[in-house]
Amino acid sequence: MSSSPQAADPLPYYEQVRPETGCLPPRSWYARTDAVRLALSGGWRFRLAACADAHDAAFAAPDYDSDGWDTVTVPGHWVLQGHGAPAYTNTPYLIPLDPPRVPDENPTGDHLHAFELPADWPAQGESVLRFEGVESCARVWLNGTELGEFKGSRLPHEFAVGALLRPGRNVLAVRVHQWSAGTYLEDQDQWWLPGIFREVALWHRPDGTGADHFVHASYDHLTGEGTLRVESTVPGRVRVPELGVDVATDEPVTLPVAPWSAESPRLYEAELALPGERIALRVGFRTVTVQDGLLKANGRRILFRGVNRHEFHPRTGRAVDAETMRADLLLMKRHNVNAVRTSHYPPHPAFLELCDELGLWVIDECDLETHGFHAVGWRGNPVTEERWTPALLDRAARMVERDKNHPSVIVWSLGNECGTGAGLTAMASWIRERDPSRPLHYEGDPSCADTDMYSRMYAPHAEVEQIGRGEDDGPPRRAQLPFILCEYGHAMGNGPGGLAEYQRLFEKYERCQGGFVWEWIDHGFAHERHGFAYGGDFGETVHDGNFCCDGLVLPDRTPSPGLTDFKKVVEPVRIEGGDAANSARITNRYDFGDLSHLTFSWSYAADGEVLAEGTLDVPPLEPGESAELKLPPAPVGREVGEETHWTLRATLTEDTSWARRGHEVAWGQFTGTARPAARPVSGARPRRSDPAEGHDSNEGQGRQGGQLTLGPAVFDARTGSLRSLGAVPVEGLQLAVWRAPTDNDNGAPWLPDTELAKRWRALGLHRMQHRVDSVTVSDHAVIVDGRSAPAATDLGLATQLRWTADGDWITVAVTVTPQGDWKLPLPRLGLSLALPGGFGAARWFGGGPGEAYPDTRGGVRLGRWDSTVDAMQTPYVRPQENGARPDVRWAELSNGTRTVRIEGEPGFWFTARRWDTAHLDAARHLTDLTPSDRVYVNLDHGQHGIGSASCGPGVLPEHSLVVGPTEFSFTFGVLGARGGRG
Ligand code: IPT
Repeated sequence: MSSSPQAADPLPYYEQVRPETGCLPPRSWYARTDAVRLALSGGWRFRLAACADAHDAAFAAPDYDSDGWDTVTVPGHWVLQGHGAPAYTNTPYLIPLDPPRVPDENPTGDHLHAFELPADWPAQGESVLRFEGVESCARVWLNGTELGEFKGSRLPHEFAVGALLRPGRNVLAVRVHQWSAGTYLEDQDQWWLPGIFREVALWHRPDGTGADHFVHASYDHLTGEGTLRVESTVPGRVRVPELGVDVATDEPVTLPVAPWSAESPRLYEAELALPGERIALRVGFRTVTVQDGLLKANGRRILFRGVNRHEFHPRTGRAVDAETMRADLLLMKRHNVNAVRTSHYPPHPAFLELCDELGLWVIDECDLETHGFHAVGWRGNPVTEERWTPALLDRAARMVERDKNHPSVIVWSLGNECGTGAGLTAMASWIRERDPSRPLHYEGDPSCADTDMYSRMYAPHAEVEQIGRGEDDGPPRRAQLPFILCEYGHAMGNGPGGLAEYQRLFEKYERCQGGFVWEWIDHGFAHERHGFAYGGDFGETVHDGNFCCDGLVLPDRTPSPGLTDFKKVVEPVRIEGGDAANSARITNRYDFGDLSHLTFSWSYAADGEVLAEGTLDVPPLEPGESAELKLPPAPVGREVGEETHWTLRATLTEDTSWARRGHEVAWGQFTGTARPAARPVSGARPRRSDPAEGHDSNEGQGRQGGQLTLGPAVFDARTGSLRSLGAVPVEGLQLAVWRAPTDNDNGAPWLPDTELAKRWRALGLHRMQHRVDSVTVSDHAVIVDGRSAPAATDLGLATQLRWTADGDWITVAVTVTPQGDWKLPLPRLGLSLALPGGFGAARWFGGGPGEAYPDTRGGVRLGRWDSTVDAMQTPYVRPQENGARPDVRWAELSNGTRTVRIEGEPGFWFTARRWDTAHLDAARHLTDLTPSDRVYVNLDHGQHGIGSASCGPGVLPEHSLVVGPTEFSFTFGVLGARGGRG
């Protein structure tokens, strides 16, 4: 066959690079107006076809019989409503790279919605049908007449429909294709989720309303005055009653105002009165500049304590309701987050309104990513080909026009991970021309030719330091620009580690203006069998597993320990011990405000028990200032030799829009009296009970056959292994080094040298073998010498466990001597043991209440904590090492009748679970974790740090568990129900 009949045909609309036909020019979004609107959300008739051309447009006829069709909820994604399935990839496209063509197999959802036009719908004026977001391409008919089609999934599109509306019943038909030319521009790291996922509504546009308006509200920090000018395509009046402003549109007015900032998001209620419409505005006065190499708002350097936010809900995907948006922002504000990058597309427009109201700096990012072209050396990358430029400009315009009136939006971002190309430059020029008031961001071009800031993702600390010092050898333009990390701290699973060290760099180097943790939320779908599902759980052949579960909050928005750590790391008030005894140093780390809105209180604790508390007068302090304050004289403890701590807290004095009074903003803790040295332990003699002897050699013991008794402990006389403590059976006490690798231990296959867990496994650390060389019974001790080592290597750890007793207490002093040339750090190092399952209640004095690891420990404080073994687990979507509590002086596990108490010297990492490490390691989903009838306890002298190597730098040297000679000890005893020891 030589003829190729299709070749000459134009491509179908969904494969054309042109962004739309039939749409109105983009304009701003606003919520409050006296013009009427009709929401078209709700149940729509729906049918799915496997291919784009499976059926003609007959369904769009107003009298089409859709009786056999199913119903889906709009806004929504059909793949989450029983039709097809979601699919997750990070960078790979799910279609062949053959732009702008797409495969025949192209899931296509026909949507039908019949609605009643309200009887009082105004006859005069125009009406527009507005789509806030459809993925990825839609063709639209109203009452049988085609309106046009569009691409650009997370961008709004409008059609003028006045002439087509009928009184009474109207029928809207929308055909949505999962794949289109637009798909090539939307390769963000997220689930592929087709559908009409944001609202559809009919907006009345009265005669005498404008096509659009643009609010310009700047602030001059030198004069304290704001200038307001509202551009409008039709003249009208601008009124700000609170300021006594009543001016014509386009007429500037300058007057004293309070500025808007993320810290104090001062908004003025205003009104744009046009001949045909009154639009409520909320005006925030602020000026953003790049000056002296710094990004400034209202004349001051700002520091981003930011997160990357994808739109995600564990049941509805990117169809996120208003309550969820608000919940996200409240959680952020309460965790000291002050900035959001809308990775990697403009969010729902209502989200920005909430950012205006609650106070967040926003980098608004365009719906653009072509990352998957990386796989072919960027060949065919749309941003390099002129034919795509109109589509790119269309995307830039739809973002800027929609969002330009939000004070929270302070930076425009061209998109994410597109490499470089003239298309990006064209977007940048257009945006600069249209809105010179906001700087530009794009990370993908190291030359920074089109941007106003130097942005990197996942740069290691050392590189940030170098940039801070101005020692990076970039192009001259770049050296003049402020620096941000648009992504850092990859919060996948347990982690991210190393945030505190980044923060120190941001605080040290002016030019380093903070960053945005990757990312806010785990994209895990609620799933019957798996608990939460990730890539591959829907039968996808191409997928990226749990790389989508990399948020600071779990899919159900439960804060993970990473968020608690981040809150502490970025806290706007630093509270430390002062230079003099009984003093504290308080530093204001806000960008704008003083500390007068905070109440400071102190407490003083001995061995974690609070002895006294009070409030502290702290001067208001300007940003950057600090003061050393005298604390009250240390209250006298009950007993000499206890360790004591001061804890200082800064809480809100009044309710705010995002938290109630009393909400803790910052805290600090420091030592009063250091931990006393360990008590000497000695005295009791080991007692042997040998079957051959026929009776115990010590008084009061019966025949116990092959056992050794020392204080409360009974050992197997031959192996030296611990059998019981008092009446409590104990199993498997031995040296342990393995932890179920975290995502950050696993590292990233594409980053050389990050795959630590792979090397751990190759070395065999997950299957250590143990040997007992001797059990020596001396006068006062049972000494067990042995060796633990992985197979097939001569590396090993020689161990000595030296048991001594003192009354009802037994102490094991552990000595670990490495043998051979260890090149890898250990996952952890300590003892493991198992208790009967009833010992499920936990108390401890140490770090808490939550989990911590060496480089994620900001959020925990020293204290006495009560919990349960079940509650001590962090349910990371993919199970992995979790739940350790640091610096534990003592821990108790109780079954209600008896309490096993463990004291550590030095303090230890305490972990307790209902499954062992091997089971945790093998689990792929939370539902794979089945509780056993044991409580497995890890008492670790050391834990390797967490780092951020699942997509970025690994553990810093200071947090690495390097193998070396080590000594540590634990003391065990069994007490009554209430535990405790005098
Ligand atoms: C970076 C992406 O920008 C982001 O979308 C996300 O995929 C993140 O990684 C990892 O979760 S790109 C990365 C290859 C540096």
